[in-house]
Amino acid sequence: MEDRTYVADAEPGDEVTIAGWVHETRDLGGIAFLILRDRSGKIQVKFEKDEMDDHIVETGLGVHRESVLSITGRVEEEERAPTGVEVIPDGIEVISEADTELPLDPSGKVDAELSTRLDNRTLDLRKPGVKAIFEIRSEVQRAVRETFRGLDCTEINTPKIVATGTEGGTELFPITYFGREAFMNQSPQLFKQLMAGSGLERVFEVGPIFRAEEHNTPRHLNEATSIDFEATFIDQHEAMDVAEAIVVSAYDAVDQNCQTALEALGLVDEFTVPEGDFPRLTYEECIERVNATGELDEPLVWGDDLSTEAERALGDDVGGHYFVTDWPSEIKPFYIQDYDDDPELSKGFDLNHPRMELVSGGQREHRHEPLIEGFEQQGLPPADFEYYTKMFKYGMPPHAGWGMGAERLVTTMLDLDNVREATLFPRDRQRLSP
Ligand code: AMO
Repeated sequence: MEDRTYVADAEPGDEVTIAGWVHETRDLGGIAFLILRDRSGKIQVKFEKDEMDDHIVETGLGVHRESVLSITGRVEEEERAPTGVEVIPDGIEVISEADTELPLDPSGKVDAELSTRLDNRTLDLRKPGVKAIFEIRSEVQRAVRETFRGLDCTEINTPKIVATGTEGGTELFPITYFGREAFMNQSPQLFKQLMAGSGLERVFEVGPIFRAEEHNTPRHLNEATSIDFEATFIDQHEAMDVAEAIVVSAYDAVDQNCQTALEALGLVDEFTVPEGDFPRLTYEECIERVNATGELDEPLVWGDDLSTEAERALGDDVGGHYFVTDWPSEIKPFYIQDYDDDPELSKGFDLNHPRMELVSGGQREHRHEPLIEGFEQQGLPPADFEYYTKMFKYGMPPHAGWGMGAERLVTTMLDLDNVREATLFPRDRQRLSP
């Protein structure tokens, strides 16, 4: 529609054509109102029954909620209207009629279960507070890309159909690839390392990762979006600087550019941009702090992974984003480098929000021999990864990087209950469609 005006742009005195969904109608007798909604907001349309063409009045008041209309008319100032203006229609067209029965109430007056909302995502996204989440997610991804570019990184796209897994054998989705076994990729890990070792040196990717994990929790998806970073001639400390810069820049961009969306979520007063300088606590310090809180039934011992309860206790204790560094080697993957002077200790790190883990990363093992040993220690046959390991024989600089879950970043930023709320069409144990 060439001459369409968004309702938020309708100014008194304008002759406009507006188009969108019927949010509600109110018939007061001699006068009636229709609220029309589009991506910019809502506007009141006034029907004065005695003064208007019957066809216009009947059409406007006869359609069901959520039908799509196009209305032409004059915009007038009206201080009693919700936005201070209203449209006096002189033409109306029903473009698409909606059923009387809707599977959920897009006005949000009646709450729906998350599963009903996800089954009817199109209608669910008509609620301003839901649409706002995805406007913010889009801004986060824009800001992340811009910040990476500012850090001299090249955006890459790596295959999602692969021959081998990297993040542990039990979490793979097998597929059939022309009669051969293949898998959906769990992480761009090996490819981004290979690209760091190419002439590109500093790379990032925003793309899907697939995890066949059994967990059905508010933090786990079976298809997630990973923001990945990898760069040469940096160590784990510089990689952490970049992770911190990315998180802060995402919050900053939302603060600068998403005030309307934050308002729709009721977060304008609460939203704060983290200041950075996230504490960098060693794994050992974390274990001690968690145990000192007395929150766990069983104290953690060195070598344990941080359980959900442990992360929560630590998050409450620290009170903001924090890194966990210097993990035990045995609970980090083969591609993470160990300290030469203490091989029990690795150069891997996590970045956590007080509510959940956001990032894993580390300095990588770039030396061929120790890399092969790492495969063997993890029970992975090095021969299956030859396409990767052989490149470590042809000049592989030291490098480091990390992966960050986009859904978790948005979920924690907006204090949502469940990562599924920050995912348009989540994939989990129960859900394969829509
Ligand atoms: P990891 O497996 O820790 O590390 O994943 C990195 C980050 O991705 C997000 N994430 C998930 N989000 C939702 N549902 C899931 N099932 C899920 N799995 C992972 C989390 C997590 O912190 N190759 C390494 C990264 C690296 O070292 O560069 C990796 O994939 O936010």
